[in-house]
Amino acid sequence: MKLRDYTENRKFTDCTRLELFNALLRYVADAAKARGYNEGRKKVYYISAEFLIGKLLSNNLINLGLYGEVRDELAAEGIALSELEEFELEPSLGNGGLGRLAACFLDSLATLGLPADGLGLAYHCGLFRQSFVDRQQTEAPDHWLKWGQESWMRRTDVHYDIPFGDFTARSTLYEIDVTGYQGKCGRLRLFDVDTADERLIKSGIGFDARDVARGLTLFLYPDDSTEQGRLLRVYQEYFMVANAARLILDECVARGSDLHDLADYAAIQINDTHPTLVIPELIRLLQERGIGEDEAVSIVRSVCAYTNHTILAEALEKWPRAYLEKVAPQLMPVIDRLDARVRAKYDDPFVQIIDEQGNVRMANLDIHFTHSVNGVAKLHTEILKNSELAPFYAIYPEKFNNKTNGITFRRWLMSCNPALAARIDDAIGAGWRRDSAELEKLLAHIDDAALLTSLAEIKRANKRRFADWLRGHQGTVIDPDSVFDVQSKRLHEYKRQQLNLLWCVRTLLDIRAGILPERPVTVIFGAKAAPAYTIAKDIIHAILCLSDVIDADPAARRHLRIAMVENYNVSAAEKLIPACDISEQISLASKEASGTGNMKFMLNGAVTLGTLDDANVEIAELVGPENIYTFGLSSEAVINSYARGDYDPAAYLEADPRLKAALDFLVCDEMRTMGDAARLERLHAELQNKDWFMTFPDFADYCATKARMLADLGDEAAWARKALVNIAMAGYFSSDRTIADYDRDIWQVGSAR
Ligand code: NBG
Repeated sequence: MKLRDYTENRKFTDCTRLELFNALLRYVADAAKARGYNEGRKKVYYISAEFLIGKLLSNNLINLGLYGEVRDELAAEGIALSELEEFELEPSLGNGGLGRLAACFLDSLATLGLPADGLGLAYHCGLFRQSFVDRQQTEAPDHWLKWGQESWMRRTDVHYDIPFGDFTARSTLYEIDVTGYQGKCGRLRLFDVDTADERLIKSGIGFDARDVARGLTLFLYPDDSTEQGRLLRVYQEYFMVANAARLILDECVARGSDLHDLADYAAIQINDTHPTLVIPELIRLLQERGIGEDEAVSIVRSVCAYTNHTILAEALEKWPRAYLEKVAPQLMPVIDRLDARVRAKYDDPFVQIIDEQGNVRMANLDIHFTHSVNGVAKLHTEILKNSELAPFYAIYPEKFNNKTNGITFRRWLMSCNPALAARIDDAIGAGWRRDSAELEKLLAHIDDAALLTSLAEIKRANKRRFADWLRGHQGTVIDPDSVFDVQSKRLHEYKRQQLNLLWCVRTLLDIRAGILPERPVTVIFGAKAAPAYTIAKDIIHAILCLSDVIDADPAARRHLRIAMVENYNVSAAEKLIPACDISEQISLASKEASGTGNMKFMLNGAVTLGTLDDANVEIAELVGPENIYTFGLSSEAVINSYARGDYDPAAYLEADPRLKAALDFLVCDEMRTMGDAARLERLHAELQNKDWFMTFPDFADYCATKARMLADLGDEAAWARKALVNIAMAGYFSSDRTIADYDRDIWQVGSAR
């Protein structure tokens, strides 16, 4: 079959672009189907509330080996594939790294030939669409399925009746095929509730969260600042896992399991705490099918494994018992008995399932009743073992293990940076495309002047391409000859966009005082703030105000500009990351679990400016100190400081007048006339009085390190060498490696084939 067969043999130029897009989508979907699924007795079920899959067209074309053929076929009639790609709506079914990781994992699972499904929810609207109005974030619903447009999602005739406390919900299963690179397919399987009703959505992303039947799957993450929102979240979680549990049991029985041997048929990965209720639900269902409680507990423990993605205590979910009694009353007796089992063995209140206030702690359920607990980067896992979860580590040292995150190189190099991928092929052959470790062969070319020159040229071209895209996307004009200094990730205080903001202010003040940065810099932010996270929105506001203050100052803007990408998402990341010079990874040490953006930037030849946090530590070990710029407090110092509780922001402001001046600029008249004084003052007060994520102690070192970087950028060849080492050493961060590690240590699905 050819694309032509899908246009009823009409010439492409006789079709509308939308018709062509629809034809292409059907063509690719059929080609995927023809590959078949990875199959075997044992299967991985990766349950996750988020799958930030992004657009699928290019990736599927690459994975199916059709990219060149389709591009050329279209080009022969004067049509650019990229024009058609614009029709695809991005499914933003995730927030950030956690959801994107799940999507990269599905790609690698399929590629490695492992039988695997992703299981989650079919949200009608993904993460909100962000726009900037009056220099503030506003949110609108993101309808990613549109009438008249083909989609990858397919309705199945699988349905379940899910019993909630107050009503029974009927579900329908939808599926999206996940193509493996040069391989067979896996599946993303998403459940929807049949009664969902988009008319419930009122203004913006507001809706009546009390109407559970109609509202259950409308949005990824209901507003959790209200009780109704939090309750709906629990409904979502139970709906997700109740469906997943039924599907898993049905499938395993169909493959021959008698349930006693479930562990030979299924490996369930609980991605963060959101799917935790699958544990009591499975125990309950097994008991319903005649298995005794002790055995049910031990079966579930041997099937399930848990991944922790954060050390922020507030992100470890705990739900009031009253919520669970309302949502899934049938689960509470199971949870009570699990809690009793724990209490019978351990006195320590820290490890009990139900706390003194009657909250059910999801992570505690996970740790006791799964066989594996993993962190997502070396440092993160050490912190879990030695501080955050130390009492658990003392009980179960054998359960704890590390699986450093990874990214799929199909999307994050081959698809988003084809010029670089082709140049790597020229230098070392195409073997790296299947075995990422082969990228290290690039090290042998460290003195290849022609290669270094082309790395610099490719970067320049990507910067131009990004600048063009940004102008078209939101009308923002930036200079592609300036340094692109990029921080793109969720907006969160611990990630410290505010530290970068303070650097921008200080640099502006320096410029006005006649001290110029080594070369012109464009600081590019991409970030969404959770709708109810006030300070995060204040930070966005301050960034947008400062950006306009600088633009209004012709002398300053020649040296410094700030651009903030509107509605940063996977598609924007694919354009931004290949264009980056400086990759900002500046979380407060100990707070970021892994990061995956850091890996994407490195793979595309950016050099990291980072704290010794998360996977930055491993990047630093791999590339060596000449090829990364690190600064700031160590994680140990931070952990000790929190333990002592003696951090005093005032002392830093007193000692460093330039820091004080930068901070106070946030509320000066120039800023106030641009923006909302209340927001600016709140941010100012928050930093001045609290600065919970310790930007001040790291400020001076951050500024000095960034200055060094800007100076080093002057030597193009030396910089290209750093870029080359970063690309060469990125192989370790392929999600193929991560998934192979999970399979070897936790799932053993490959060996069961
Ligand atoms: C995020 C961490 C990141 C990490 C991703 C993927 C949550 C709860 N955690 O550091 O903040 O890279 O998970 O593991 O979103």
